[in-house]
Amino acid sequence: QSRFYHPIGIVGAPFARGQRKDGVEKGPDYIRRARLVAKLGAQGHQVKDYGDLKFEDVPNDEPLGRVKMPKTVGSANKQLADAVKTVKKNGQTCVVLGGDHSLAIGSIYGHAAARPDLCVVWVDAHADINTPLTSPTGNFHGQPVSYLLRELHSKIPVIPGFSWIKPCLSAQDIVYIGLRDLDPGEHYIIKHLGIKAFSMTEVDRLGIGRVMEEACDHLLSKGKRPIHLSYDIDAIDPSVSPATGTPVKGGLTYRESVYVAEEICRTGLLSALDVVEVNPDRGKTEEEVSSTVSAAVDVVLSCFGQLREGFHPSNYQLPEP
Ligand code: B3U
Ligand code: MN
Ligand code: MN
Repeated sequence: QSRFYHPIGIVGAPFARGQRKDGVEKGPDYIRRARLVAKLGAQGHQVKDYGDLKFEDVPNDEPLGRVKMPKTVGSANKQLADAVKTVKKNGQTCVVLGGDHSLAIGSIYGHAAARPDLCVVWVDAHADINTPLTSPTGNFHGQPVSYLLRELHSKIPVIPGFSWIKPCLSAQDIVYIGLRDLDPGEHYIIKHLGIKAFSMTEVDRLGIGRVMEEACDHLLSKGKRPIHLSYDIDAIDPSVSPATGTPVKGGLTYRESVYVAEEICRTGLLSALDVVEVNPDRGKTEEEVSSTVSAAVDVVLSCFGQLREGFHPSNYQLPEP
């Protein structure tokens, strides 16, 4: 049994309406077919797979200004929030397989309903903190953080399907890692609210070792608390994970991406994990798809104790000749 034993609950969230590219709803299927559940089991974890949530388009879902399908996004996230809350009430570390990153609204909201003291590590090329009014695209996957932050509450208009969402996070409860593509409104919000952000420039300047040390210090200096890791696969360089909706060059190396997960694991505080934006239809070749899916699987396995240095059980006996 691994040093970092967790009961784990897996929730598939095949949702794609938070952005415009088909295929991201296939993420859970591809990640499962890469034998994620069996591999976590082999690491000594007790895993319950809750299966996939069934999402439906809400009829008469008129756009609100630039934001597309608000009722459908609101309703899917409500479903996910309830599912994540159930997993947490069952005492399991929750793993949400997306789907697009708008799902973080429900995932974090549901997690916070069970663990109000949680903090968030957001690994992404993008900050996903546009308000509906700063969003240049209207896509919800570029906005989830704005609905969760208390400090932005007054900047969020009334949106059909979103009335159940109340902010559950403060600006000092979240850190970003891997940023390299921000809109002006997002940059303003991060600077204005003093949100801790390690862009790729900080990764270059400090190295990923110091980035993780400072990120964990920032969130945990006042004491241990549950960590919600929201991992957008586009944080990783497109040479490793090209099969995603909005790849941005200059991302985390494979090694850095795994190191982030290893360090979160090492805190012993991982309480929920989202792995989002794996879009098998965006891979140009089979190899691009499998490389992306395998990076996603390795991130999850590293979050749950897989170590590059290797491992042996405590009762290991060296064979005698
Ligand atoms: N910031 C842009 C682009 C974007 C955000 N997240 C992704 N792309 N994946 C937006 O749409 O808000
Ligand atoms: Mn994202
Ligand atoms: Mn992203």
